Amino acid sequence: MIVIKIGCCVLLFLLGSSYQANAQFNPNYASGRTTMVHLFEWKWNDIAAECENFLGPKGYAGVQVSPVNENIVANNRPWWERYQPISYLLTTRSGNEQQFANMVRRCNDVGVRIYVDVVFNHMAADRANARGTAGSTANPGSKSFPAVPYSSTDFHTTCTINNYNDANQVRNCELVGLKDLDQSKSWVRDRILDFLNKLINLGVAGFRVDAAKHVWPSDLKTIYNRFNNLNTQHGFAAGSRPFIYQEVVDLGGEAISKYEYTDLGVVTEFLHSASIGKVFRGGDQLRWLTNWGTAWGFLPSTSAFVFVDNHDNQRGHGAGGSDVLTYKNAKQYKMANAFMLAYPFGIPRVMSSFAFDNTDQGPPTSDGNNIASPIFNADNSCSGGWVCEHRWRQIYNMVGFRNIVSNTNVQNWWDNGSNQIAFCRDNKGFVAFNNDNYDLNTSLQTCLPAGTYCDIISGEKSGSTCTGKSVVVGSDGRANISIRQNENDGVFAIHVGSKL
Ligand SMILES: *[C@@H]1O[C@H](CO)[C@@H](O)[C@H](O)[C@H]1NC(C)=O
Ligand SMILES: *[C@@H]1O[C@H](CO)[C@@H](O)[C@H](O)[C@H]1NC(C)=O
Ligand SMILES: CC(=O)N[C@H]1CO[C@H](CO)[C@@H](O)[C@@H]1O
Repeated sequence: MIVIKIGCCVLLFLLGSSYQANAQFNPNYASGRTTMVHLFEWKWNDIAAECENFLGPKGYAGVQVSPVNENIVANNRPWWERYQPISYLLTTRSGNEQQFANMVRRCNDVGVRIYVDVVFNHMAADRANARGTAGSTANPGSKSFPAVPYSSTDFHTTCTINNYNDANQVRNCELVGLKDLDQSKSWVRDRILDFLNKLINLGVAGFRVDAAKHVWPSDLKTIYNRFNNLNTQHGFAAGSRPFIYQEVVDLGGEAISKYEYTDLGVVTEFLHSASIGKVFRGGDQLRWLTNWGTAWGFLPSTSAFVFVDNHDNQRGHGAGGSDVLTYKNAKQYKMANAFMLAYPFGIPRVMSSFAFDNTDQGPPTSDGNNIASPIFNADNSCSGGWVCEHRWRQIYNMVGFRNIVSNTNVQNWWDNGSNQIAFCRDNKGFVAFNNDNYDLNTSLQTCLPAGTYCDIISGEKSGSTCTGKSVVVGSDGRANISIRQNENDGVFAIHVGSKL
């Protein structure tokens, strides 16, 4: 009797835990959506409006928001101050708790999910008279953060990370002086879980786990397993688990491997960022992209969180170095994003930046402290210091392309033996790229039904006309595709939704 009972309960426990682990890989996107955008340093009220006015209508699936909890106020307000927590009060330069809750509600109402960049590897680094964005004070030098509260016993002993071949050092010592929390302590876990479960209850769909590489996977597992289910009052199915994507920088050659984290959730694939940048900068030929994926050393597609650049490596922090493409190389950047979005690999994130000249520079402000709102131009682009890559037609129309071709395969790969490539996504979409210094002008198989299609890169369909290039697809599916070397964009894309 007792033996049978134990057998039954062990079995149930195993089923339960494997269900949870699988669920953490699901972004919980609204049906038909595929791609999130990182609105780096945007204010909550502006994100709420952007969900309603632009992201929802254009088919974006979600927004990664900057850290939501109180951070240190640093001189000249650099962007990185938000990665120096001082408490878990939900007040930052992006807004307060009520504004955050309102944003999550409004975005969920239009089918756009919210993902929070959460920082719980560490607290703020040492500084005199530390003060936070919610008015809290702290003494990081003595590891005293009374607004949580944390005291010195909640942290690892002080040491510095200077050897990335030593996993103990990477996980137990201080990353650039940031006071390193000990997540094996129940007090610390409970404070982190109070914070993250509060966000889940407010309706967020998941988390980017900052600096996950610097936290022991076993501690992360314990924390993740205690997450609440997503809030059904925000449209999530009962039993939905928070999506987890973990920042693990692994370009190879270090003690800590990205594969140590793939059982826990999705993992940032920095090799994708470095490799796609190298290809479209001309360091590798486009024809090699035919086996884009694990053959390039990437994680399996369902584990790989992919991006062209992120808020760190676009300014030389983190991994990828000079290979990383940013808005500053607009033509190649748009081509790299178009390829990421056209090719069925990974879970993609579009970056949306503010313009910067130096690597510490924070977001645009009205007065040196308060973040300024973006200004929107008639052509959808932004000004006022905001780049808004997500509002570039070449990028948002490719998000639409990815939505339309989801669950199809790559067919009819063509290349010219160097830097001109094209492929179909079954019978739903066709895309071509020209990164050679001569024209592409040839007949290609588009796999699409006969008709006239609008190129969604040079323009789009507007009523019964194309605002940019158009192409006639013959009854055999072939079309004469042209991308001249001196065009503004090196991409041509059509899909079943861009047919006249
Ligand atoms: C493309 O090639 C055809 C001949 O095959 C030519 O008639 C046409 O002018 C070319 N177009 C461009 C844009 O070079
Ligand atoms: C492609 O161009 C060739 C040569 O100009 C032409 O004969 C053919 O009809 C064109 N195909 C389509 C589908 O327009
Ligand atoms: C093999 C192949 O298709 N090569 C092509 C490379 O690109 C030029 C210009 O588009 C074509 O003329 C070649 O036929």
